[in-house]
Amino acid sequence: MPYNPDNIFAKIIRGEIPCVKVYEDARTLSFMDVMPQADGHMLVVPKEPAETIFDLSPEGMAAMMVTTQKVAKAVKKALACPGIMLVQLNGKPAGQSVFHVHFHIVPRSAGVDLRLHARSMVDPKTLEPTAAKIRAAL
Ligand code: DGP
Repeated sequence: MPYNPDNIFAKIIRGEIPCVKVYEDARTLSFMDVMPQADGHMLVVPKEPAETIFDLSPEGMAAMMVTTQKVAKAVKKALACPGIMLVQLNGKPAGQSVFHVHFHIVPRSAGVDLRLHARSMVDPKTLEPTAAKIRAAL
């Protein structure tokens, strides 16, 4: 499928719609997931237009991984969470719902179940206090 430049993450990267941003560099952007499966659920996107890992350049992939590690470390430190789950979905049959490649960073703690994937949108304002803690831990 050809890349659709009107997908929601492309619009966020271009600054056309808002996000609760935590980190940005020349190649990547990281922001809070607005349908969090756990408190502190983050997304990392490469700025390169690519639908899945199969469409992404090796340089884009490397940049996405480096940022994912950096932000995951900050999430772990800021929220003192014992576990961090990384999730990355390629294609609708795998559950991908936004067609710009991305990693999910999901804090996990024993006995805390995940909320359903991409189901309930929260008010972005409620994400800001957690985002501030993660920014401070970068
Ligand atoms: P996936 O199904 O792997 O493509 O995950 C897409 C994620 O993106 C899902 O957890 C919900 C989240 N999401 C969808 N729309 C928006 C949005 O407009 N802003 C933000 N921050 N996250 C979004």
